[in-house]
Amino acid sequence: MKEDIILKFANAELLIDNSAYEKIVQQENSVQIADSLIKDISSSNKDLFVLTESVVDKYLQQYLSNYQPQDINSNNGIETVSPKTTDSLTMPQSKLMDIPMDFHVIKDASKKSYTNGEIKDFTAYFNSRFQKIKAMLIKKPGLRDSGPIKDAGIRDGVVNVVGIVNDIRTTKNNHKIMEIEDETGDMTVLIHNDNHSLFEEAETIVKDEVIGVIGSKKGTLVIASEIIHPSVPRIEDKTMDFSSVFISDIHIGSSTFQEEAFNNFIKWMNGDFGDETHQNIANDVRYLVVAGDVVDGIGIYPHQEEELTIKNIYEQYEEAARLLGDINDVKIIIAPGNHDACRLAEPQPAIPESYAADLYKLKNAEFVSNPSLVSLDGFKTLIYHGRSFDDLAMTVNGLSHQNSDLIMKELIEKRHLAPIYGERTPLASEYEDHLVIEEIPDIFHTGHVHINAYKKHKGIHMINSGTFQSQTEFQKIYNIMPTCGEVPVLNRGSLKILKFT
Ligand code: D5M
Ligand code: FE
Ligand code: ZN
Repeated sequence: MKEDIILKFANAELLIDNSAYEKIVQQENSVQIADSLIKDISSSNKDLFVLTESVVDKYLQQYLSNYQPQDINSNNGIETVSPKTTDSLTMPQSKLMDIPMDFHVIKDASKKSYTNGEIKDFTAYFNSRFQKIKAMLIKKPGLRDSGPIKDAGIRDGVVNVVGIVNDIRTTKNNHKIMEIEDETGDMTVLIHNDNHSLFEEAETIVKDEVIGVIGSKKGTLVIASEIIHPSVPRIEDKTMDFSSVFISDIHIGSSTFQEEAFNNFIKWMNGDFGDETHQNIANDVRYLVVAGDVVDGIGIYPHQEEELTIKNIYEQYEEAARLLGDINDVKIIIAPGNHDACRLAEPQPAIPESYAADLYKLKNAEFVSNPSLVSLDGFKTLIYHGRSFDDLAMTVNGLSHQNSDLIMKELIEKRHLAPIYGERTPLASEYEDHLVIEEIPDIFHTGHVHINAYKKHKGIHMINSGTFQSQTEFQKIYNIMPTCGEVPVLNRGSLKILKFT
């Protein structure tokens, strides 16, 4: 039997590694499984590649879940195996070897988020933020001995505390003064400009973030010697055997929406646009993530109606459904942005069905909150539209809409998607702070700035997916030059940008 199976793969010109082979021979009807797997690969993937254990695992999951006892008698069991009707309706089969998609939502604030808008909610919100990030900080070597702020300095003047930043400013002598607070009290911290590296580090500290401070007490002041952010450890590289596409800021309904570029994009998704390289990439695509601003919305800014071709919010979503409805065989994950028909305060619940009925009819669409965390075949993907980028670009020297990769890095290091409270980003004072980055993602996908960016930070793919809207009057004033119709694709682990303009 061993030779039989190896011969089968060799005849089909497929390489199989040892662990994948062992997996197959462990099965009761291994010969039939091998036949079926070879048939699937041959019909869906032209390239010769090495068959690994994880591919076989995924195939077996599908095979076993679709296996229906009555089929055994009707036709030798194997050839007649057909996907359950409900599965094929709700779960489109990938172009990649017909492996069932492993999509699930890890974190979504749509239903959990509630507030009655009282002051005590505000206290609860900040307490939740503080406790969640403090729990991360006190695990760090430098902060294991941290104590309450009210006791700071009682141990030979050594200060080791965790606090939330109430205020940070530069003095006239160009030092930094920071007020921090915990549930027991507050303290004033001086960051001396003689300590160049620390002073430089402190340039990115913003109001309302949670940090650790190590220093010494001098009268009523604490002189900082170290500032500690919750940060993330470097994550291990994972093998990605599929592709995922990231878009945002489509702005359907706006006169500056680039419909032709978007149509080219949809054609490419279906394998009908571009050269062979483009088509080969399209063939691997299992997921399309949309990080907000699907439509341009209504009444988002003064005189917006003058720049709208579709002036009705329902019709804007109908058009979105018409355009996205042409995409075959790919799961589409849709989160809202500040132009969508959602409450503005973050976390924004998923786009409501009442506004986007036709989109909800798409069998391959999933709706999630902004932010949300989803799993794409095991790749944890953090989706956030990016409204807080406006606040960080305004506040921190060196950060701007042009380099949102630097902003994404800051958010990851601070473990919070919108650290600054009370500026342009409306944050709902929930009992729980849903914008803390609790789980470390493999992919961090954002939009909003309309300018593409990509960087890998400690193993995390940080992607900003640009826009399908050309420069608006508003953006002219701010000199924002959008990258329009340039789509980032994580293609088997490496980023490719495909242009559709
Ligand atoms: O955002 C489109 C672009 O405009 C994006 O680059 C962010 C920028 N923008 C939007 N609102 C503001 C504010 N309030 N200040 C500065 N920059 C901003 P969109 O969300 O598509 O309108
Ligand atoms: Fe936008
Ligand atoms: Zn936006």
